[in-house]
Amino acid sequence: MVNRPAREDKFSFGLWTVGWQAADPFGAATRPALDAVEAVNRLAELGAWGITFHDDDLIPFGADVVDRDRRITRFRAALDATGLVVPMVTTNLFGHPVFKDGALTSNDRDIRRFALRKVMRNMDLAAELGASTYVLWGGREGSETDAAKDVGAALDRYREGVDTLAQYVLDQGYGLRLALEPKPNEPRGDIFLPTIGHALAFIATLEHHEMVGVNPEVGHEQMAGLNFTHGIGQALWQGKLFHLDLNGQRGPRYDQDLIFGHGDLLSAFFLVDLLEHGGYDGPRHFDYKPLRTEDADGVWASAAANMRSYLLLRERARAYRADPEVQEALAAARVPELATPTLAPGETPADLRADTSAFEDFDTDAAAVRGYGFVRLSQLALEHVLGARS
Ligand SMILES: [Mn+2]
Repeated sequence: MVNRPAREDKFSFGLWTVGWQAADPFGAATRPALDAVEAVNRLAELGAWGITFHDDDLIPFGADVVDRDRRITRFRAALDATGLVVPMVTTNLFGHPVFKDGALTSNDRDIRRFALRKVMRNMDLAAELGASTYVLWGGREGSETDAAKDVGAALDRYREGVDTLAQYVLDQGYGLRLALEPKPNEPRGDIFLPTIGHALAFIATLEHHEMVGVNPEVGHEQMAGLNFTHGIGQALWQGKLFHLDLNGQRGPRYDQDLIFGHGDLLSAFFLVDLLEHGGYDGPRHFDYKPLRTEDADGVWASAAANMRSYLLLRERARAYRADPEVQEALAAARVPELATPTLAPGETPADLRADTSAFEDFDTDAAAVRGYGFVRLSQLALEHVLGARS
């Protein structure tokens, strides 16, 4: 019933996901390095549509021009041979020790200038490869101690950095939109723009705000104890969901980057329901880490599992929406009524103020006693997720 992944499903993977060698803060790598060409070939075989990368995933930091060109040529040949696309590109502004106090918000001005040049260089490559989204994850933009940063100045520099990069895209005529990726902490103790909400508020202050949206990640919001589906709902509502990172997380703890669906399953179900029925037609991008316990076969099994989880949840979401009992329960819970404006067409505040039926004659006791039926709806969703209803 659930098909294998197809190009039109728009599944994409970061090169750093399947390529993660599984070194963590407490132990060495458990897997060998993965060649970028093999990643392209294997992902294409599994039915993926796209691959994304940080500059340093494809070209080691500090590589000379000859080595850089050779690696790009091999990568392009693999893309051409498989038909895999590059919908998004991003920059590693966190790995090298030079970025230990951040990149666009480092206290060191020379490092901020170096960081902007590093992004610009990779934007040239992103445009060459036909990417449409450029992600900025400020993993090192933050601090461990409040003594270290003037937050206002840091946000001024963050804004200056993003405005400069947006202007560069315009000056070069690149078809790129920028997407900021919020995260509350890790690797820094506290990261600037920690949630979707912070990022959306920041974007509104930008010179080229129309070119800048968000790239929310499931685990990042859940690390902050927030409802990812609500965050995505608001990003969509504001026209700012330019891209997203799908994975799994089990509550507020370190960034787990589990396979999609292997964390909060009900949240994943409602997320897929929202993406499929809420007007998002961008990439379904997986930013996860194959478990450190897995060998190469386990890596490819995990890549396939992400797509399979999504397709199963999509099938379940469609069945949920199509179920006449669900439709009846939605109506009984008056979920569709929320789409009706609170004021009547043409009604003014003064009209409302004069409407005695809205206040003086409103039967609050009768309205308060009425149940909403959300438990029934929630259970119907659970039963669809569990396959108890078809
Ligand atoms: Mn993550």
